[in-house]
Amino acid sequence: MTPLKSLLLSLCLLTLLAACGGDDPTETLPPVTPPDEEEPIIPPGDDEDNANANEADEAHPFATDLSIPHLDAENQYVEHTVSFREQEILNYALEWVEDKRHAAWVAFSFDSETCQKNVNRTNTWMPDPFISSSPQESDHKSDGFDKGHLCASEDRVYNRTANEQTFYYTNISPQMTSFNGGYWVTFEKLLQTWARSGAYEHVYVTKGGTLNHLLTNFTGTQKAADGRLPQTDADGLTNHGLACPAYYFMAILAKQGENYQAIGFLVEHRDDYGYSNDHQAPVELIQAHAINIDELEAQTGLDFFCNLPDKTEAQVEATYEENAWEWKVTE
Ligand SMILES: [Ca+2]
Ligand SMILES: [Ca+2]
Repeated sequence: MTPLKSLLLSLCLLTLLAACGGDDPTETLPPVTPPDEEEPIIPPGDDEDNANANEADEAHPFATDLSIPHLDAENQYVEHTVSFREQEILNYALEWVEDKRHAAWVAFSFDSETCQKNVNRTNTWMPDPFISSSPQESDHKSDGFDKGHLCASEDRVYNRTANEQTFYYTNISPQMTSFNGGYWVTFEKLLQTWARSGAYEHVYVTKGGTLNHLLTNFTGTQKAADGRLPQTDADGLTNHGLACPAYYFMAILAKQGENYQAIGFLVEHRDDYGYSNDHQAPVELIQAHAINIDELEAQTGLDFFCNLPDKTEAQVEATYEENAWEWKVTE
């Protein structure tokens, strides 16, 4: 065969093959990858990917604790620790927002030791020694509000110092009396019941009031113990310039073995729910305030449980299982 004929024959064959290819791509298109490599490849360690985790440093060794939301560099981050059973442990942490004179959130957790009830409420209010702009007693005088704990006194009764630290004014929010003692208290008791039930080895909590939604130009309907009606100005501040949240929230993450479950609560700050210290809201009312963490993040602008590996975080935050929790208060 002459070189020219050979070339023509090759061209014909190629044309034929190309024509056939339109009918049966498998004959002409070589497999790009062997079949066993067509599955998505999961590189080792992918389950541990954690793009939004905090970084701990010497001054803030607990920043990677699961209770701590993604830190905001604009705020002052403080870890209150205590020495317990010869170990320095995180009692609770908070982020202080200077111009609102209110914490963005407080975070803490319960394990088999920190869930214990060993001491009584100490009741000694004091400025936060870590925060120079901490409010004082005078900032809460005659404003028509209770001094509402964020991390509740009853959350930290495993140790005397731990309880004393909950009385720092940075852990306090101006709360309407009937809300504090009649409504929010049931949420706090439910959390404490879960934390002390023995059902979970660890319960992580972030709690606070919404600083992105303040109660503005508000006058309440019921007087506080100081004889005044609660009031806020157009900026959502009390008469002493403390921010007054329009909602309070809890983000709860429970761990048992390798299993995590999470749930959020967002509760409007009102004084007309019809409950009081002597007539506290029944637990049945609480379920209506339950939401998933994704929704709570959208409402608060915070990123909870950022220190979880991203895959686990996405899973636990997307939904909450009402039946996975026991709706009973024993605290
Ligand atoms: Ca998150
Ligand atoms: Ca994460």
